[in-house]
Amino acid sequence: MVGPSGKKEKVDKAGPSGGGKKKKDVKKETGLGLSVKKDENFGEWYSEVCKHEMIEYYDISGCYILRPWSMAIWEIMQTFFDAEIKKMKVKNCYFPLFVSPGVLEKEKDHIEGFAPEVAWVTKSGKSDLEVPIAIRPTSETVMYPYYSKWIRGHRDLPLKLNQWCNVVRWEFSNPTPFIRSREFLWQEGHTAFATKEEADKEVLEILELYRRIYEEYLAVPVVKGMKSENEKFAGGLYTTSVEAFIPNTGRGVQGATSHCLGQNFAKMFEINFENEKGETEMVWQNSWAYSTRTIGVMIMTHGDDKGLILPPKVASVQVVVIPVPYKDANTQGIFDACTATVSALSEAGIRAEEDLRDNYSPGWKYSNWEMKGVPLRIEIGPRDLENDQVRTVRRDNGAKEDIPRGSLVEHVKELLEKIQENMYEVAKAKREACVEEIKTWDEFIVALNKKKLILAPWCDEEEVERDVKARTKGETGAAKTLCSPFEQPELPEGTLCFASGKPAKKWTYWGRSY
Ligand code: 87F
Repeated sequence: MVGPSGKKEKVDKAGPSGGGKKKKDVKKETGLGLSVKKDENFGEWYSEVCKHEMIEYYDISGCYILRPWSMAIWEIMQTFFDAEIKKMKVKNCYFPLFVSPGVLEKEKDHIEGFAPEVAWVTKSGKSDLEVPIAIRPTSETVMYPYYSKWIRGHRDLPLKLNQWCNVVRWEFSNPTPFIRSREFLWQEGHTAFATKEEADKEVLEILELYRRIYEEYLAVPVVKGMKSENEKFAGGLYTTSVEAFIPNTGRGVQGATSHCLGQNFAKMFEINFENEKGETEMVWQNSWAYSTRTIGVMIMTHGDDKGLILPPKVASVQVVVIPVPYKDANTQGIFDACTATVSALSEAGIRAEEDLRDNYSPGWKYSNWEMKGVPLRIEIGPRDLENDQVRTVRRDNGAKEDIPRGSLVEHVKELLEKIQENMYEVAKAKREACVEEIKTWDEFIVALNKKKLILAPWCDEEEVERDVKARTKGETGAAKTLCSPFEQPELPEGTLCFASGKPAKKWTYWGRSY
């Protein structure tokens, strides 16, 4: 028998945990559990956790199979986001995967830095294509020629389109499941307006949806803010983002971006409209995206030494019900109680499943579902049957509680809400503990070496950021700005930039990043 750990193991039909074998013995016998601890080797830990059962590695480096366990999370977020943007009158569409070189060239200035990451199709069968064809790394150049065609007058505006699709960026630096992969899933929204005011407003509305995906669904705290000139999308006017932080590695991670493109692309692609006065004007554009990276940030934030911990709102199985039969107990009665429990929960809209497999012990099942991160476990044994109750065990803090079957649904609903809330609070407290406000270069270096999320007064000059990058360049990557938070602490008059000594203009988050 090959168990969840992939190792060979004996089938264990022993009784309930505590009733015979101790937990430790089960672990030894089955090889269950992770082989590395989150604090000891984060990289190994992450890759091991992903393999249960979010991801399967593929035979092309940087490409991963999204298994149902992770795809379900993506779909739940998609359902939320898709409904929200439809309320904003955004419509879905689908543009081709392939980009002609001519169109890609049009965006030359902005694509320059990205060019090495563009993948090309050069052959069909054995013959070379007459003209190689690029695979979309993003769809500005694919879509905007048609925006130019479709937008004629002010009545054609606003044009708000979104597509759910895959993109390919042939990255060369260390691929990481979900966080940096060569192909990934995302949504990309591309909108065009008559006025800058409308565009500005939408940028923040979308950013708020991204915050909600992270904070309300994934229970990951993020900071909303403005990207620096160096870090913004070069093709746009300004870039806003939500930024997360991974305490274990001391790295920031850009969670999603919402850009105001201004009129740059309108100029390049001649996206003009006739206004009410009959004059020709250029449109104002936005673009915005979040990707499957969200799932990686969630895994890194919440997982522990037992495996994944899924926030209830995105878990495809929120409750797993496990029978705990024992010797001469009424096994059929216990199984029936499990099935009835799942039915009652499912009817109330809770995503519940039973695990009635007869070739695994309850203890093995506990570890297996813990590894997969199911937020709540329900155990039903002989004593529970007798007392007309079930035992609940929380994945986030291990808390156990016996609840009467009469109030099962309310109780479970409440527990799932508490788990969701607690996961967010714990993650937030951990992040807050990493934030360090600094004033000087020396403090900056000390904080950086302590893997802190650094909040520093900054002069907001491009050259100074470039200089900080150069001065912190090392094996683990240079430090850069993450964002200038919209919520700014007070900046006392006369505060100086930590890096240049010039007058500081704002507080900015700095750190190494993914
Ligand atoms: C890689 C290769 C070629 C990022 C790239 O963020 C081009 C690019 O344009 C590229 N990597 N970008 C920037 C993407 C900007 C923008 N696109 C629409 C977004 C949101 C969705």
